[in-house]
Amino acid sequence: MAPGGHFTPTDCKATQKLAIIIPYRDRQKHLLNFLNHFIPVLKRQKLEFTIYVIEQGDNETFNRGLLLNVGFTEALKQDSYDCFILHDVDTYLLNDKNIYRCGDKPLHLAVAVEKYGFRLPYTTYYGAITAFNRKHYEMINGFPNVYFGWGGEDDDQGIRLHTKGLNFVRRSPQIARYASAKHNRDPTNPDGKDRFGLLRSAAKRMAYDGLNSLIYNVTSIELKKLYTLITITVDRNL
Ligand code: UD2
Repeated sequence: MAPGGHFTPTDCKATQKLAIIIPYRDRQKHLLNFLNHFIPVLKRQKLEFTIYVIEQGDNETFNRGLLLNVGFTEALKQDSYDCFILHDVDTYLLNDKNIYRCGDKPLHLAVAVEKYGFRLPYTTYYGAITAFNRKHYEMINGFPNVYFGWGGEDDDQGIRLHTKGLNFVRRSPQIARYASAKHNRDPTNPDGKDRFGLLRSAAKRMAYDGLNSLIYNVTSIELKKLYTLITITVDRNL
């Protein structure tokens, strides 16, 4: 691995350049387990990739959607990626045949997840891991930035896709299979109070809440051995 968590296979030319983006705060054990497990799989899949860990470094309530938008934006400042994999830190893939690459539609990868008994918790479920090319992510204005706290941001993005007629695809549950790391709810990520109200305006809000309204402050960018750590702060009152 090159510093910053970049890998290029030496015995073939990868067909896509991947940015793996992980929203993060205070989950060091999960992150180390994730990287130990995940990097060898990506190498076996002969992929060219860079891992970005986007850390919310303030005392504000956690905001997963906003962090993923930051990852997308910051990764593009470094390279022209073909495919963006938006990946929770506590969900570990179990089948090497689950190739991490983008197709011609957005992809929901977390189909059979251990914590849901290896089946979808509900039919429109769209959490944990998704894959996008640049054009599609920009078409839906990325994730909403207004979901502080747990829940809703993933369903909101599902509605965006549906509204744009860009319905996502899934692989079979035998292939897209994931183990879950057990954890308690994080103290700075309580249930998002406004999430049900926000979901009602998801289709309308897509035009002005997302990549085009993203405001954050980069505190540091560190090239770690296995990943690029981008630490940011957000001001909820802006
Ligand atoms: C579910 C979804 C997740 C997201 C969330 C609602 C699954 C498997 N995952 O996750 O994608 O839609 O519901 O917001 O269905 N994180 C930190 N530090 C924190 C809090 C969160 O690093 O303090 C990151 C981390 O990458 C974690 C992710 O955010 O994996 C999702 O948060 P969660 O694990 O607390 O929520 P969970 O498992 O219910």
